[in-house]
Amino acid sequence: MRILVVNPNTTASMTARIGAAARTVAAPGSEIVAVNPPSGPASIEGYYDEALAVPGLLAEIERHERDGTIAGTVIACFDDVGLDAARSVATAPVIGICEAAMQTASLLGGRFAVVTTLARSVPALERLAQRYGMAGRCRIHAAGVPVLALEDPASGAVDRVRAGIRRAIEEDGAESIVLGCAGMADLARSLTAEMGVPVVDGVTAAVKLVESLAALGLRTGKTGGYAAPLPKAR
Ligand code: 5HY
Repeated sequence: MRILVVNPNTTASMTARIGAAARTVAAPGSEIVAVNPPSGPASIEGYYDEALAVPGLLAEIERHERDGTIAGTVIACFDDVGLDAARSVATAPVIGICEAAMQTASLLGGRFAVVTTLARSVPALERLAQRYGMAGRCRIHAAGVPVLALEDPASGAVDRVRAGIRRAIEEDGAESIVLGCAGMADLARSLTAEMGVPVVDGVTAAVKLVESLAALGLRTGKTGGYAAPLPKAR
């Protein structure tokens, strides 16, 4: 099956790392198609970037779904940018990595913590936690890392993520950790071994959820809010 993984920001090096992380868990026979839009914000850090990223994301989904071979789409941005609109326009299931990671963490223990990038992303993620019914079980921490610092091994970003995880375990008693940025996707396994608690990445969790839905023969319900957009001038 072909799984579309869309990084809604325009940083190609990040898309390549997201695609590589997705391929580490994809089942034999699953093909990961990792893309980003040609224009839009280079990283998504707050509500303004989120809004600007949505048209490019939707265009990529429509373009890749046209030939009918995509079994499901992963939105590889932890803000679950454009998730509802994507579910409307797509015919195959669409999974956001925040929802995938929070649902996965909820299966691993009681309290979990999200460690994201900058403080400006925290309010949006608190809203998502509420939306997904997870607000009572998790707290969102910022590691103080700009998204694109994760692309630079010399930036010290990974050490700041480590420090954020330690703080979350000590302060919150978090029993598992969710990595709050798609640019952290390749860190989950090594940090799980290092930190002594499960560390969940949403990209890989979402790939496995798409595969599960496909295996179960389930798709997005289209009789309500996710009905296909009506034809009209736009
Ligand atoms: C992400 N931004 O996963 C989010 C994380 C954030 O460009 N990819 C981005 O900081 O909200």
